[in-house]
Amino acid sequence: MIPDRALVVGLGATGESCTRFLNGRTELYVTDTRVGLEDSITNRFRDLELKYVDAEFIMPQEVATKVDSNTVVYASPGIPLHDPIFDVVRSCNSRISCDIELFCELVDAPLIGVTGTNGKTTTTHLVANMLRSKGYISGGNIGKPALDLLEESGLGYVLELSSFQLEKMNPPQLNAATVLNITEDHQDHHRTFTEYVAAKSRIYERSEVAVYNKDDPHTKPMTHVSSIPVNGTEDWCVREDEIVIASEVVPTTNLRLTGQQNHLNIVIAAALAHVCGAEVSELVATAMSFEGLPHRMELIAEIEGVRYVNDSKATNVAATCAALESLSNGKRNILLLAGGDAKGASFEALTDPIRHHAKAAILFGRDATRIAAAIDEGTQYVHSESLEDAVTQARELAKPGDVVLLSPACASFDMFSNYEQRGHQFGETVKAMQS
Ligand code: UMA
Repeated sequence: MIPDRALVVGLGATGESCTRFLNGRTELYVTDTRVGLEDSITNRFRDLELKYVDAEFIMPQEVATKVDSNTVVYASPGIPLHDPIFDVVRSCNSRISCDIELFCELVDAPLIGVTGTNGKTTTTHLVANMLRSKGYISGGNIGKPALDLLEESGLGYVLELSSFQLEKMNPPQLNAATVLNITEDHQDHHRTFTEYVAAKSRIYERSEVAVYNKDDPHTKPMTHVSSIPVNGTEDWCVREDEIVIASEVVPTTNLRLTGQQNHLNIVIAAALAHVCGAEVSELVATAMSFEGLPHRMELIAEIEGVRYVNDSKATNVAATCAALESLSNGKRNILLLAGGDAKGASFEALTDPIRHHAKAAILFGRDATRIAAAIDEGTQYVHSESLEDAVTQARELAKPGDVVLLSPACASFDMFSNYEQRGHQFGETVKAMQS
């Protein structure tokens, strides 16, 4: 519930959403660890200060003088818990929380939680579509901060939850939850893989039903909750050429989403929606009509027999491995465009998929040379100064039947504002070649 005193840390989408909601409702302080250090943040600090007049905007150095044991600190997801600002608030006995926790306390409606390293957003959209006729809406890490959902009065909510959010809250009370998959990611935020897995696992702790992938032990609940093990029962599974949703068999040729991982996401989404009352006919209809989301294995164009696919959302190695496997024709037909900020990850796991499926790799960005080191002698690679040049180089190497795939295995922040901007630039470059 709304505390007597609150501190919001961070001025991004989450920080503004918390400030908007709490402004005028409690004694409110707002700060950002980068104010005074980065011009863009200092300017935003001033803009928001003028907009939310009931809140006191403070420098991070002032935090210790403003918070106490009655203060709840609403931390933005991108700030790691080991940031020194949290040592200060801990020493003042303030409680660290986040917008998701407050949202869950305030709503009186069914809640579904979706987390995992890859496929969260696709799965969250699928679940919300399957439950649309029951008045469900979606938000959270998907891009719409949870507290903003309160303005829309859904009859139920599907929340995409990141490990950054889960680590900062008491385990949420959910009707159904899933951890889709867990592979190495965000090593710059979570100090160890164990810490990352533990943050994600919190989603199950107070959930009524857990839906998990029987084939991936990291996704299994550690607590004794009622569960649906996908691929552990005939009623919910993915087979070679078909998926099974509540015993209904759907051939994969009837699905628009391709790739084994996407088919698993569909079955998991269906199980979550079924727990919350969706009709089987709605599950199957949504599974068959869902076309996927931008920047995720998105076909941009086919030019002279070469397909150009935007998978800019692949910000980690596992996502790129899945993309290579799903677009391969078994004849090394992929020109892979990869690179950016690896967030401390190792590229070792890319070696085999590149060897088996890629004709060549075109590498760009901060960690290009580290990716090159993971490519063995049998595969050609070149470095590129920009994404536009990378597309041109790929076009020169491609033959009819090949796929030019932007699937960077890295975050975009060294060259772009975000993965959307990177995917957009890829799309525009490809479309310019068509005309
Ligand atoms: N900041 C600090 N100190 C730091 C880091 C950041 O003060 O050490 C400040 C920045 O100066 C900035 C603010 O915090 O003012 C940014 O906060 P944020 O990084 O938490 O970003 P938001 O804009 O609040 O967006 C967040 C999520 N971003 C992250 O988790 C990094 C968004 O997920 C989410 O959509 C949004 O909340 C609404 O819930 C994005 C994401 O990349 C899509 N998520 C990661 C992922 O999916 O892999 C986890």
